[in-house]
Amino acid sequence: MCGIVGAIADRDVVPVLIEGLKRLEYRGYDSAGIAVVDGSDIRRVRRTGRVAEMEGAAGSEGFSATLGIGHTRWATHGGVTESNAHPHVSHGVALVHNGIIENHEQQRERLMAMGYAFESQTDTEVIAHLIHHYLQGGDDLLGALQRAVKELHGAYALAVVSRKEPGRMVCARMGCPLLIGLGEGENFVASDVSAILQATRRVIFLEEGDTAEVRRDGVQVFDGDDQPVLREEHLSDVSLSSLELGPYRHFMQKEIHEQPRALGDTMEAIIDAGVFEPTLFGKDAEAVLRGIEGVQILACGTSFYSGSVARYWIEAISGLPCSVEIASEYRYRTAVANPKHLVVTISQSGETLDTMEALKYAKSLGHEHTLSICNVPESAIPRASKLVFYTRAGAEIGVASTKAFTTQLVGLFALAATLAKLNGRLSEEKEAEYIEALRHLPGSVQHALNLEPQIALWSESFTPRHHALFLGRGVHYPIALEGALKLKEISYIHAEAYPAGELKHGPLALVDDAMPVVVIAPNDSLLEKVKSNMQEVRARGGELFVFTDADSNFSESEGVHVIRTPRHVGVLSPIVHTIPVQLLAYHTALARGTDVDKPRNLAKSVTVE
Ligand code: HGA
Repeated sequence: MCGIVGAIADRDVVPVLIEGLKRLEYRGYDSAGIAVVDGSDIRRVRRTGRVAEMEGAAGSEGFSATLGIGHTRWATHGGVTESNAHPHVSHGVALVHNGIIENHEQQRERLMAMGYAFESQTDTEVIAHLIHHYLQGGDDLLGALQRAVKELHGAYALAVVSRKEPGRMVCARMGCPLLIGLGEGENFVASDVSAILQATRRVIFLEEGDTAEVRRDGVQVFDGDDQPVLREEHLSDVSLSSLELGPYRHFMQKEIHEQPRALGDTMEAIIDAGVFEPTLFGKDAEAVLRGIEGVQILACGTSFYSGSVARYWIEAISGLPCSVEIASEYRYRTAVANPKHLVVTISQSGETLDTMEALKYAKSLGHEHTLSICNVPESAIPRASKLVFYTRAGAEIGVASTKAFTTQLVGLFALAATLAKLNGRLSEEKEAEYIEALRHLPGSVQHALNLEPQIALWSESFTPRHHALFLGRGVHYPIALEGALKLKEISYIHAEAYPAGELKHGPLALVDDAMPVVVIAPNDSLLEKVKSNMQEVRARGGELFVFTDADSNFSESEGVHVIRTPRHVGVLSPIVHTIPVQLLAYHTALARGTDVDKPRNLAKSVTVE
């Protein structure tokens, strides 16, 4: 969340900052701003709304400079106003911040007592004044930053410039991602590599507690004790084309359609090996996975739903007990740890703060065996985990997760099969059957994508509605949950999901002819049960929209609309049945005219609590 970009060069960096902010806009889009060091002055422009509005203002005010910082905001403290937008400035010191300063109230009181006047309601502004306070005491910009951050509780990624030090910017990281981009005679900082790919692929990831100074001709990183430290340089393999829309209208649409490729890439190592090997999860994974007696999954949002599917797979296939819990709940409860359980965290960005904190908490309880399922190499959660499975979905820009979810499911299915194999519960025939099922998956997903025109027609029935109900059973219940989440987050239609068997215990009271009921009804052992649940809806006048398989014995009738996905694909059916609910949400949002890729109040990569 919140995007940070900074640049120091021999050329005008304003276009670099603006382009970087546009790439980062998916991380937050309440307001945007830049500050540049111009001669011995700081010039700043901020606007609520989109980067394009701020860009227009910067253009008409003739902004140009060789050193500057920029920010796109997702407000946590203080409303969406221009005075709360970043950069914040204190007497010639300008900074941008991602994160939350938990002790901002105490710091604010202290700084006000020193005579500082506050212009915003943000937690961020205290940092600018604190740095200025230490500059007054004789520190240089880096020293002042290093002192200031030691007084902060909470999470931050910071980039700071001062009108008195036109030759460098300084930055700091704790709890929120920040990296340095290395160019030729120019250097950059960014919260996310996409912001600087236009200029360089060479990056250094800052670690927790690091600070750094970034000059035109070099970079020096310091650890949490302010000692100079070398951090490895990486070459980013994120492609610029993965950040472009191409022929699509929205990133969400593009990412839905990329799923056959994303799934194929994610399972490549499995298909190549033709077997489920522990090394899929890291070279020392066998030693860890062999002694495991159970699995605890921790995740948020869509990742929580992929974990919920995995629970069915892990228990059914490997015979190990598995629980799945929302990370932000787990981290604050007194949990009972079983050190023989594997803790699996799932996060697309690898930076989700609640998930990271849940992992830290699990470790503090004595959990040593940790595995992360993640889409971003070198991000914080995999680095804090013993084992990792990287999904190869490519950059996911749409705020509503799609290809990250289905590729996570591939990793989790591989985990279930691998644990089963290590426990002697996977016969060679079964293993071959699962590998074959994976091999066919991208094709089946492509077939489901081909249903788009029919689903787009259905969306017309959803567009005027205020509520919708999603039903599923067994391993498809989490797909109903995911379908309801997709619909609510991008179309703003209130949607809830229930296990179909639970209907009569309460939610049936909501059903009338104004409540569309979406049913995930694949041709599996629960189909007859689901059909009975559908009768309960029909009997109350509810209109049914049923996704079933081509080979299920099912027909349309009055008030019962049916779309058939391909023939039932067996154990991987939840992945195929995800596609229609994604498309339904997308087309409904499109018809309602919402901002599909940037739904209100949300942002990607949730790096705040
Ligand atoms: N707390 C700061 C920054 C918010 C943020 O990092 N969001 O992702 C603010 O509210 O401006």
